[in-house]
Amino acid sequence: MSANNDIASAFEELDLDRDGQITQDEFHTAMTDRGEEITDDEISSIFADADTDKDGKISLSEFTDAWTRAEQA
Ligand SMILES: [Ca+2]
Ligand SMILES: [Ca+2]
Repeated sequence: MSANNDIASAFEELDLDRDGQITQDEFHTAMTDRGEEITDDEISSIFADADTDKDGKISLSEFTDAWTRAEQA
């Protein structure tokens, strides 16, 4: 369960307005806030992989699935 808590807290850090969905804008802002350089292309490719229902936002369950896939890779 501790891994799930890690995922949930990582999700909360990215979900800046706490609406339960990470938008590309939030992702970009969160990354630049922590000093990471990320391009729109990189964000598009992350969202293309993680946003499985293609609504343009990443929900906690999509985030959890993407995280789990990344850990297994
Ligand atoms: Ca949000
Ligand atoms: Ca989605």
